[in-house]
Amino acid sequence: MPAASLLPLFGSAAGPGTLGGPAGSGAGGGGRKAAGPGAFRLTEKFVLLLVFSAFITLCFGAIFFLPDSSKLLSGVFFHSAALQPPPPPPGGQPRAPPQPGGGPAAAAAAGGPGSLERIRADHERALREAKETLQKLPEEIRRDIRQDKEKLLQDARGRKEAGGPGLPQRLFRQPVGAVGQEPADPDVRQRREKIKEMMKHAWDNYKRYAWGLNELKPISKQGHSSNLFGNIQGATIVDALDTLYIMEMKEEFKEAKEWVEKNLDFNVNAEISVFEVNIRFVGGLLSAYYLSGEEVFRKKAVELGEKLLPAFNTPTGIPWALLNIKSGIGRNWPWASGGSSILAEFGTLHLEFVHLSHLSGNPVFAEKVMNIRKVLNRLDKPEGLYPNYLNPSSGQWGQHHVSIGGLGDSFYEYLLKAWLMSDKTDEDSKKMYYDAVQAIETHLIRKSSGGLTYIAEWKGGLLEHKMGHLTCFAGGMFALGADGAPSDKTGHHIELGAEIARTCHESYDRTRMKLGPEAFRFDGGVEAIATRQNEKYYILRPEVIETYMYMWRLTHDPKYREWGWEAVEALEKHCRVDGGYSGLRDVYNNHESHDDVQQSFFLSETLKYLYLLFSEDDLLPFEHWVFNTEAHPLPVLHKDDGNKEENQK
Ligand code: DMJ
Repeated sequence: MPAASLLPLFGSAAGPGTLGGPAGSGAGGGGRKAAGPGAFRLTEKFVLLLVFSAFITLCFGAIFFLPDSSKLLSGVFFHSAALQPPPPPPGGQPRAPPQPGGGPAAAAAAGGPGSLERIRADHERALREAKETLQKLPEEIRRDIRQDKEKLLQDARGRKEAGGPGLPQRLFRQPVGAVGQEPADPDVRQRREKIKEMMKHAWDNYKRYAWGLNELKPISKQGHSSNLFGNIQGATIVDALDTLYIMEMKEEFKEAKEWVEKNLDFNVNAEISVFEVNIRFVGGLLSAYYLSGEEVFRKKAVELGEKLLPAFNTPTGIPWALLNIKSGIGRNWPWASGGSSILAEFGTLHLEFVHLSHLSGNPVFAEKVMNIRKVLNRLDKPEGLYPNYLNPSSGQWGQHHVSIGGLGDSFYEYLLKAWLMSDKTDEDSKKMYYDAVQAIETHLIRKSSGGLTYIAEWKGGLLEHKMGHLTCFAGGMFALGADGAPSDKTGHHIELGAEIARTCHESYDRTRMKLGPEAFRFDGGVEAIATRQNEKYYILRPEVIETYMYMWRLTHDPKYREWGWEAVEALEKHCRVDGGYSGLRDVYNNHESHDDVQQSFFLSETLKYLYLLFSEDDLLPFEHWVFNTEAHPLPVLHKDDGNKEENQK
């Protein structure tokens, strides 16, 4: 019964004189019209009053006590209450801008079509759910809450991955030279095809026996885990992405990308090497993004970069070597000179971190690596040299050991490449690089009596006449840096590169297997030969081939391609096994003793540099790309592309 039709009765019941005027003058019921209020008996009035108050109670009860009445109230009575925007439509399409006063509650208030039905249906559903919940055991209720929470977290993560909050939109433009022409010379073409086939053999076996794990054990045909990555998985996949791309192995690239999308997970409780994770994972993801434009790689690179940031929480900002990426707690290698950080580790973050700032719009990454440079510039250098150890708390050098191989190597490489990657605007890194090379030439570079140029190690002023396989990268570095040297020194730097390339080739040629040892010496009557048993191994390292590739590009002297091909033949003869490629324990031995590890850098570096050695110069040209120390190509930030600011951070 509509409430309005009861009002005259209520008015009449109030008694004479309360409202005044003739009662029952409106529409009403027949016989009652003639009768005045006085015509009701007291009991009738009482019954009517009871009915009316019961009705009022019912109406208010419905409003206040039905489930979710607060929503109803805010919708119906409080039109100005803030409205939640509707959830995003499935598929992550951009949401339409909110309409003023839009949303279901406002529609109900406005009496929009079906609004009352919707409210009723909502209430019924809420009642049903409440009843169901009451029937559940506390255990089940707890489980439901847990599942709801997880779903919310997953949705939030999904939104982030789908380009939700987090990263700015970015228009992808593929840098010049991500793909190149076929080599014109058929012999070169054939050799390049062979190298691609080697990549396929390494990849297929990794896929068959160790898919998703870090590396492959090609003899025992199972996965191999290195503690450098904690329990982050998939090192070979991430390291190989760009090689697959440039070799146009499209199917393999696609399956690698899918693995990254679904499985690459940094939310793990893992203590990792900041350096290794940066050069292989961050570097690999950045290159994969710049080559393919696939957003997932940019997102993962930035996500991982953020995980590495707590490593810089030291008194000087010189990062720890090791970091637990869950707790954010860092520390240094226990063997490293009184708790020092290592030059080649903290000095090999610059290229990747500048690109992380470039791709995320967040300057924090570039700021961290620029601070490293500031700390280094404030320090006195013994004889202009950089010792390998620096204490992150005191900001003082540790033991005075200088090396262009292990512990020091890629620090020098990144000084030169920071300048090149900045489109030659980063004058600070340029100066640091050429000053360092000057000191290296004066104090470390020597010529053997047999005429081989080598780079010795320096220990507190004394030279150790030993050169590591790792040091062989320096041939390529000197040649690459020739262009920026003072004009009277250009030829000299190319020549220096050529001499180091020759020495390193000798270190290969003087072994039985034609692959180089881990370290070779120039003392005790030997030249370019390993004399200690623990220096005779070869673990599929790239540095010698890397130098051949730079020397070929910069001189086009055919001997570099010949030397590269010798290495291919040796790899095929001694390292190739049914299950992939393995390192060797002793390159001077007659028989192979395999170490049973297919290093991820074999796919990212050794095979990539070989492929580039037999490609035309238009594939990843040096004017547009620099290679990080794991051979992951990163584009030069050209100043006329609006990157000026990035280069000057
Ligand atoms: C790679 O991980 C990198 O080249 C690093 O700079 C040094 N060592 C290995 C390859 O030998």
